Amino acid sequence: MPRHTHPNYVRPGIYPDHPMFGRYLSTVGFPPAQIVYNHWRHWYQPSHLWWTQPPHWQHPSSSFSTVRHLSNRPPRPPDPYNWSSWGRSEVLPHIQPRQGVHFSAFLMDRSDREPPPKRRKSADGRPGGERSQRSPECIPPNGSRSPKGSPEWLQSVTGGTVPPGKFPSSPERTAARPELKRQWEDLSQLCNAASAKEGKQKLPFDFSVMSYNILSQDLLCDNTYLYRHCNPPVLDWHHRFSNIIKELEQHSADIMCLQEVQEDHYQQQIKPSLESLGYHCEYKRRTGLKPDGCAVVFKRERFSLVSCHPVEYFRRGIPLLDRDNVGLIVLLRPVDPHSSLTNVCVANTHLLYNPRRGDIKLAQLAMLLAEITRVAQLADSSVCPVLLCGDFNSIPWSPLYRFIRDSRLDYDGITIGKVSGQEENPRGQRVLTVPIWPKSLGISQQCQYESQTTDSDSKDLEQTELDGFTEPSIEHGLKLTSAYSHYLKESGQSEITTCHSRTAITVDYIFYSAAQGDVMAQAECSVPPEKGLQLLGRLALVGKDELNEVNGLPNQNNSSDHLPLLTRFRLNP
Ligand code: KL2
Repeated sequence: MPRHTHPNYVRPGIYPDHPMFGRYLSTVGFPPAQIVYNHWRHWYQPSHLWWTQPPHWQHPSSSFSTVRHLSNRPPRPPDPYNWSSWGRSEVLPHIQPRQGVHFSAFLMDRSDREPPPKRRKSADGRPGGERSQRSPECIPPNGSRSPKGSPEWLQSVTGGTVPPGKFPSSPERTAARPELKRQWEDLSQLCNAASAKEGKQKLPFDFSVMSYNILSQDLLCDNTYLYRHCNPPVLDWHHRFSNIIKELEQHSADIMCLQEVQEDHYQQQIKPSLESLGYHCEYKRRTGLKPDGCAVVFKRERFSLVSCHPVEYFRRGIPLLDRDNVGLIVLLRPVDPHSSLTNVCVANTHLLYNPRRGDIKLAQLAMLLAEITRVAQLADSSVCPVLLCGDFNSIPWSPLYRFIRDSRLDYDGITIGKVSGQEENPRGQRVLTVPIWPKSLGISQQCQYESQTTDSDSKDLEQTELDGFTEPSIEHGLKLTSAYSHYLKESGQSEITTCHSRTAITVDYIFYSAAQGDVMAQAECSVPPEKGLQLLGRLALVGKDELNEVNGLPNQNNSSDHLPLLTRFRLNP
């Protein structure tokens, strides 16, 4: 089976500055829920969802340190779920004396952890609204202090007073809030009509696809200020894992693209569980130190693996590509007795978060598109149907989104903070440079690999212009449609795919090559390709109101800060 065959593929860990540490803990010996509660009780406030607070509201003890440790680990907030570090030290990580340097603007920009500007200074002028190192809230895990009375959140969650000293020992023991309801939207009528008309003899191949950012525990612990609204026990990995795996089993998608899959959890729990459910699993961890990555898994009875292609966006020597995000592409053959079906190319990615660095996001996307174009290419130089899933950290109709859907972006005058639509502060933003990514990356402005034989030294100015490197526009050769419309059918409200205490937006997508007659392509794609997919249905998303009713995300039943996207497609023979 061919793997990692492309010359641009670099095995992880070969850069001295990107060691692949097998870090993080195994989840053994975690403290009882009461200890967790003691630790979190001052911090947890129900209704700390972004839409219930005035725009610049900030809980006095909400922000965690933006101090960077002198070690090469990124800074960590108080971390009640890092059980193993408790076990070792018996002291909470954040009450140990800290030595560190403050983030400079440079470090902030290099990092994928970009605190919004308002978090950088607290009222007392300390950076990052940093939490007092020795605050009375730092209760040791042995629970030596007992809480005074019952906290606000218990009353609001249980609807009654809880006797002092009694706490819900597990999320199951808190009174249930309503569950999020998601309807299946059946779009198959339109597709059936199209297929029937053609009078096809061979049966079509229907399959389902999920895209889901499952929220890595490591990132949850790094960004705890985003989860202040959560009842602490729902953030426990054991609780989250059990919910997530149940959810995956219930939906039973034939192909799943998962993001923020933490490597140790993948190896020890997620992969074995999914394998026992009949899935083949592929995984690509990020480069660098963060321990999460992307997984693509598919049912062995429905597909077989033709090839697998991890994509690292980190390129040494190219300053624009100094981030550790990754993508993972698989080429799948449908299990079909007539073997009359084309392969399907499935790509999964989690693009850079940093709302200001749209230039990096576009370059990462270009690298993924170049690899997809290569992998999906057929003998007649057309491409097989493509599914492009993931967390793009970009909102609908943003320039990055439009680039994917329109196959072209004219970016003259667009500032880097506007690319993903996430950054509201236009101050200090520079305009996208022409070209966005340097020629030395080896990817053309059409998002294809440049011929390896080109001798760049002998190229003259005229040739460079022909290559498009002086024009403020980029293109790609895939015709991609979004499976979701980004508005709710009933209310017209925006669909939400991710939500926590700071935001509620769409950043997750399932894009696909739409076939002629496809329901979404009718509206969006003027000349749909022949080899494509028809969208049969999707699990409807929800709006802010519905999420507010379940206390946002994560909650007792929905264990990530994203919702899974779930779609069903038809591949015609
Ligand atoms: O938006 V995300 O969450 O797709 O759900 O992708 C990133 C963010 C993920 C990987 O970097 O971690 C989250 N503020 C908010 N979220 C952050 C921050 C931050 N400063 N840093 C990382 N993430």
